[in-house]
Amino acid sequence: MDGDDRDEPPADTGGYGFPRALWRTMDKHPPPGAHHLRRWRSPLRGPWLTSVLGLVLLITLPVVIITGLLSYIAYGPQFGQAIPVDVGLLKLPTFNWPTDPSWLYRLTQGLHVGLGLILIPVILAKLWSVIPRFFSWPPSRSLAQLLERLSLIMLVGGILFEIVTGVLNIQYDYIFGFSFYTAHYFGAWVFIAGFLVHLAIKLPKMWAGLRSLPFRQVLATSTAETWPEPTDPDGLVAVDPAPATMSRRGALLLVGSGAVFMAVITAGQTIGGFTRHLALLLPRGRDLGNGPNDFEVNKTFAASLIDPRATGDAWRLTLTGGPRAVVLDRAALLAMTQHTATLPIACVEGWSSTQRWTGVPLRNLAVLAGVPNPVSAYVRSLERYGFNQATLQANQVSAQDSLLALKVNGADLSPDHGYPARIIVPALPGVHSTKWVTTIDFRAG
Ligand SMILES: Nc1nc2c(c(=O)[nH]1)N[C@H]1C(S)=C(S)[C@@H](COP(=O)(O)O)O[C@H]1N2
Ligand SMILES: [Mo]
Repeated sequence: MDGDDRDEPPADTGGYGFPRALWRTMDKHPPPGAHHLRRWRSPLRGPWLTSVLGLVLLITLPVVIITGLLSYIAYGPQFGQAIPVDVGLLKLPTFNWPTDPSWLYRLTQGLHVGLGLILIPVILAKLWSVIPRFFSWPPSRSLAQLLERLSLIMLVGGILFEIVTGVLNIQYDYIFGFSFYTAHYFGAWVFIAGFLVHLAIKLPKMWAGLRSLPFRQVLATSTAETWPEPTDPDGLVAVDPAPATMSRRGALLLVGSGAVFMAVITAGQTIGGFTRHLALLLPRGRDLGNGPNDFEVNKTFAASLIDPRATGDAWRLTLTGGPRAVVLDRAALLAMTQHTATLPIACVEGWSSTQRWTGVPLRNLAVLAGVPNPVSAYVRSLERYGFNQATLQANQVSAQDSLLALKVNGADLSPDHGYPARIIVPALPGVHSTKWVTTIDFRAG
């Protein structure tokens, strides 16, 4: 837009406004490309479309935010095993993650990852709908506007960052040189702050935008009858609109189809059966074992770099924390009272898999170790690197279905699923269901 076309700055910018001279200078020297604003000519763009997409995100994004923060708590920050460990002022109140219902983490994390993916087309459409706002010049006319623009950078930058890091994480593509968890956690807070400011500023505009066109009327309007909305003060509506090539209902259908497509290539990870082949976004959903052990393998035995001899006859489980260490071989464990429970493994990446596990209840092992009421249990794997340890809460040890599993679906665990023994606890984040367990330290206090 040429500087000369612009209105004079409003006289009422008052004490908080920028000096008139500064505003004039910026107006006379727009950045290269500011005139491209005229190119955004879609007649669909306007307060109504932006408000509808905004409403969808207003309802759904809090679910993604809350389930994400719950995941941090489920990791057990009280044991220093949630990442990042030190979050300063952003420390959340922690509580003992429940073991009942057993599908709790499966639900919260499935929602976090699944909904996060499904919303990508909606978020892109919302960004498209407000493109002209990103080019408005001068960038701000008052302190209030400057804050709004800053919150917008946090909002848009934050959500794009969360999407990119989240999607790369479920692809196991740790291409960035920083910890995914740390980046995703702090990125989330940047986004949350931007989201709250944006809500406070835009909520009234959203209601007005929604009321500006009756939804039923929009659904009944064809492409030929689709006209731009009246010019709005925010400049969403094109100055020089092109004829419509799509109706508003068509645009909503397009965005909705994008969301459904994302759902189809995601949901197979949890639903299973033939839909598993459609789970294109989840590589772990397709790497499977055989027979009773035919379900998602996260890290394979080969990838664990454990010496196979260490899981053979020489394998021993050591229980510590009591008066003296107790050492058991697999035969001794199999001779103890066995308990069977149908429980999910629910990975932070969103996939989950429910199987029938059999093994020794952890609380019986605690008694055997001489610590009948431990405040926590520290489990270690034979594996030297990676997710080779976890601390379990008191309630996660005492729950009746919490197991040191030896079998799955009636068969011995396969090497890939943690033979000779692995942890299975109801509602535990998958990352803590340690495979190839070698020691458990029951801690009395
Ligand atoms: N020793 C060890 N245990 C582990 C892991 C690992 O990398 N090493 N991965 C964890 C993760 S992230 C998940 S989701 C589950 C997956 O279990 P599965 O491979 O049997 O499906 O195992 C957990 N236990
Ligand atoms: Mo996982």
